[in-house]
Amino acid sequence: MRANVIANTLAVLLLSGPASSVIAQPVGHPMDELTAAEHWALYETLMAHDTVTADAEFLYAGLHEPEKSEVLAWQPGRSFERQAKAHFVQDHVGYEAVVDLTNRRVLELSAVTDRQYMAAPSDRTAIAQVKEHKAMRAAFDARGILDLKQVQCLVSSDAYFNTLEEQGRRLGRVRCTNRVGRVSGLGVPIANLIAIVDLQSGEVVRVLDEGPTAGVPPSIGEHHPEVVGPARKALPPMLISQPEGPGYELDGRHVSWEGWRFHFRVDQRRGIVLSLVGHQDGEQVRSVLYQASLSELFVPYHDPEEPWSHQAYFDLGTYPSDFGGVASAMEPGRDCPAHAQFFDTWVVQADGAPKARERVACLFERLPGEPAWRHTRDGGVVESRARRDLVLRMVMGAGNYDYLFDWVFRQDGTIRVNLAATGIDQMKAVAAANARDTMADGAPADKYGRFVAPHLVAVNHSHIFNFRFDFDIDGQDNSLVVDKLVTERQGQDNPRRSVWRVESEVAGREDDAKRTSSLTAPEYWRVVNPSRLGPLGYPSGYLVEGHGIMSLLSPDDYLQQRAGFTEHTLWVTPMDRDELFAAGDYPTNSVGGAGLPSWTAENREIENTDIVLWYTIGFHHIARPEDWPILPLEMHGFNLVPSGFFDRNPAIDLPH
Ligand SMILES: [Cu+2]
Repeated sequence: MRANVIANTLAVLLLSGPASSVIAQPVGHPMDELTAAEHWALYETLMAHDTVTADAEFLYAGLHEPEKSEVLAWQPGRSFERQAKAHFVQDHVGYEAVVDLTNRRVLELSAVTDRQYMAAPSDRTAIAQVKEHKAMRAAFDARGILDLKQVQCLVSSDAYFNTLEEQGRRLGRVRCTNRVGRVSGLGVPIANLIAIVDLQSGEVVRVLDEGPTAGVPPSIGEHHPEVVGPARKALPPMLISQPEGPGYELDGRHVSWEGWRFHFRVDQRRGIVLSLVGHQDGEQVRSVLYQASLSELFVPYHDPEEPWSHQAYFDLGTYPSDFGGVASAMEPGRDCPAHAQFFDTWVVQADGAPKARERVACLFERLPGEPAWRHTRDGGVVESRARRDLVLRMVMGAGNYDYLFDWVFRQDGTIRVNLAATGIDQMKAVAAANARDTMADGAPADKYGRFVAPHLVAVNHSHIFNFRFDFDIDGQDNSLVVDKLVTERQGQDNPRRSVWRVESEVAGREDDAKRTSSLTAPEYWRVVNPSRLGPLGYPSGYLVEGHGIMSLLSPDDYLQQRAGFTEHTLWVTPMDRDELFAAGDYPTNSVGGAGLPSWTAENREIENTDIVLWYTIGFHHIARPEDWPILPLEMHGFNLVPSGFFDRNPAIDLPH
């Protein structure tokens, strides 16, 4: 046994506080998230290190995963090593550390690229005095806002263009709202006013004040009954009960349901991380995915005028600390069914202490009210089987937006990934009251967005998600097959002029796997194990089935270069446990090219080896009046569909 191995029953610190649905979480699996005790071990080890000072602000802490070979060789009950990764900032320098939790040793400690550390509490401290700045006070006066106590100013964007003004600095664009009259929303945006602030020195670099607008918009995002009005009459009760308990089995964070087997944890940056996803086949579990998780969420706004020109977010890479971990609490009976099992986690606070986050994931079975399959015979006799799904859900509270992510396991072998957005649009206060008005220069007032309330234009933007899938179909050596649908012309002797057929190509190198499907040249993407042929001669595999998205930014746009992963819908790389984030480890203030573009520059071999798929999906958002005051949940998604993994429809034997 190695020296730095711990017993697999590390005790959990039970913190006092309100009753919690926390499942006491001993470390029973190498992929389990950090316990509170481990958070403290990480903290104490770092604080004892010469480099780390008492001023260190912690921005992230989480599991540093063991090598894949160790996880795959692990058997339940065996001991394993535990390491943690931390990200912190001190003296305006960001650091990343890897710590051996057992022996309390710092294994790695390095500074991250200049000024690229995640959003930090000190950023907020730096802007604390902004509203006292002379030019800002004059601007408030000009707008008749005399009570500064109710003016709230926030850093509203992280876009970086490497301009002279920005070089060597960590700048924030600060916008303010007036909270007078606010009930449950965000307050009234103060139009035409921003301060550009150096987030390290606190210096106000300049104030951009285009003067007050004629009309004052309402407070944004008000959803309290006092504003909305009385709630409608409730529908009659509808109850779902599972008198014999759920159909899944839970062992720590390991889930068994129907054929499915998987482990999950909640990471402060990546959200739900699925590991060791497989399907039970007799005594064996056949592997589908070693791991799956979100990798980045890029949200660029599309208005060329400052400060909106600088409105663009890399939510996962920038805000895990600001949001207190990307996964936020969910409400039983509302965000998840009342019968769901909820899971808590620990996140690191700025001072390094762990903090409990309650109900950050929920697991439940649901009846979609749809058949898994059916067939009509003789015009009437129906053979039909009801479908039941298993859903693992998290909600990410990302500032004004709330994103919902579902990992849906189906009885037909499909994994459905749902991503949905709700919350509050980002709105620009304008002089024009509505779409009938024009701006002073005669341009439509809603040229770069849509009115959602008087004097408020919700600015056009896109939500672009990247997921990382470490496929291990029946083992680690996999390949990407690109199935191209091509039109084949027919000869004069055939009444048909054309049919489409499939041309399949195996991607040999990373460049072959940079794919974007289109309506005129459709492609299907299949991960296969070339060594495992099914009875029909096809390799065991899974399809990625969805509708990708392009950023629509031009290649010379700095934002596009910083979000280089959006250049293609699909990328495939050889597995590297340190390549986790499509836009790079620290996209804040990044200068372009990080992540997938730089990793794939070598054009590495990807055929019949351990590969990772990176898939981009999302949606462009043109706001509607119905987005006000809170956007209705808008759901998109994609499927991972078995293709040759099973010999027949795996749901064919569902009970009648
Ligand atoms: Cu949106």
